[in-house]
Amino acid sequence: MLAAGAGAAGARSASSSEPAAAPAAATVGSRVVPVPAAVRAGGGTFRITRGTAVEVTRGSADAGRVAGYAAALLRPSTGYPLPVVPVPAGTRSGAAAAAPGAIVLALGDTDRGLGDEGYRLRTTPRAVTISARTAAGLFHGVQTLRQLLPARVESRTAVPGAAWTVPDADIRDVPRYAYRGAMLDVARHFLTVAQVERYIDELALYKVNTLHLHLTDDQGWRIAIGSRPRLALYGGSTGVGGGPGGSYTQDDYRRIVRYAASRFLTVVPEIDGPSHTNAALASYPELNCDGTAPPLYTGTKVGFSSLCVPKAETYAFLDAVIREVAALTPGPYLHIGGDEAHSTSAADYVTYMDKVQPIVTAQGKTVIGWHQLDSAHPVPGALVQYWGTAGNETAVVDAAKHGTRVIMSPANRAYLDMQYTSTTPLGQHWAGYVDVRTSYDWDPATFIAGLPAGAVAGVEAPLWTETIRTDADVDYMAFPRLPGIAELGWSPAAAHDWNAYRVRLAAQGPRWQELGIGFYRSPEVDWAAAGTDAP
Ligand code: NGO
Repeated sequence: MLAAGAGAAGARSASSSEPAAAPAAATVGSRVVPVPAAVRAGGGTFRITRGTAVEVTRGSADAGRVAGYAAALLRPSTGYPLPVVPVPAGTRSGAAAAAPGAIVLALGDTDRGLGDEGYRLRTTPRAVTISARTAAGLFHGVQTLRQLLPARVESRTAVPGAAWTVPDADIRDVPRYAYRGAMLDVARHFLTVAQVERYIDELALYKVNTLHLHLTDDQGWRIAIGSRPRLALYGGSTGVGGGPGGSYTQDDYRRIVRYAASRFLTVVPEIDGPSHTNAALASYPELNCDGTAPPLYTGTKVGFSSLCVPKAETYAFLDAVIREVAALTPGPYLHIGGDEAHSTSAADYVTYMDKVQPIVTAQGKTVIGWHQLDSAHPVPGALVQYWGTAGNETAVVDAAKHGTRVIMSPANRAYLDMQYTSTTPLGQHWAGYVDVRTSYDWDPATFIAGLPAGAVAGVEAPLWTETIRTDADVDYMAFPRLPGIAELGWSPAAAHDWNAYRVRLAAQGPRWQELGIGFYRSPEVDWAAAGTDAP
């Protein structure tokens, strides 16, 4: 069938923005992250012009929104009107297009193998056609189209005289894993709705489909709970270093969820416990075994706090919180934390996990916990998030043999808060220094020795924010590592190739410049080859 897109990274000359007559696979393979599952020659190159319309299958509001999104993305830089034109289902691709051609977003692809998120992208001189079985598939196809266009397409102002050419290609692309996540720790330093939305847009470009929000920790409680108002009002009133903190109203949280959904991301809220709970313990004295509230905490130690496991109040509290958070969350998951319970006895830890999981499932949600949950009794269907470094944790393997699947976030690979090198001005290095190759060059399926095949649900790149406050901080730590984790989640294992990846990654540099993403110019990547010179 189609040739694997992997390894097809044809070298591009440094200055030309237009590929020479390179084979389709090589052209696409030198540009797109995550690398598509399969690429072959299409029917010729396509060019967006003043007459281009965005045609979309009539009758699907979701597909219509993707078309609106695509047009809005392409209008500022091209300066073209790009009207959205609904067309009847089954219209032959591009046939109804007004001359000289169209961007066609077609639902109803008959290829069942495309599943919930896959898409096909084909070019001819008359049209570029993205087809899929779902709006999510169309949306992912639009991200590929974006990356096939010159980087200047990301400009928010018109770029006169640019040639908006889509290289010849026929791409069939499906994800390797259904769960492709990124986590923001909004507890250590609060991040505003606008900051979270900005990150969501960055994630969408790399086909990430899950945003895990670490909403509670020792230093701050970041979501308003109607029945426990002091959690946000008092528990959210500071953060690491003693700043003013902050929290989301329930409407703020709904806004984030809606914005994420508009980019086809599912939000996973985390209510961490029994440790990482000082902000809650400080807000409500009855959650402490001695009935005394500790002061708010603004340092960065971990593992010192614990909800009082024997007390009934603890579970009334969890029930109230989880009930409200679940009701606000349309996605299937609720994360219960469970990491670093160093101040909770092993027996109490198991008791806590035994009690909190049914509270989550009673709300119709699937439990996710950090992988320490495997030392308790994960309920059927629960997922654990692996954040170890060694890959030799037998409890994770044993639980997986009994059906507990794993989200892979090994800290020495996937943690975006690890310093790149000893001189990186932000971040930590408890799991080591993690430069771009280390971050990319591993296999989620084999990292944990002995894990049964099929046990891995996907990958996630967590960004902890002990040292991170601003958009610039977020961007510097996430880029260029985030796209690598996204590729591990999306692209087939057979496509994994550092030498090919670093060429495609370099091609992202000019795009990030246009988008205002200040990234770390790792010396492991030849940025200059893609025209990204140091500023
Ligand atoms: C650990 C810890 C977090 C820290 C993070 C910093 C997990 C799951 N618990 O990861 O509290 O913020 O490291 O890298």
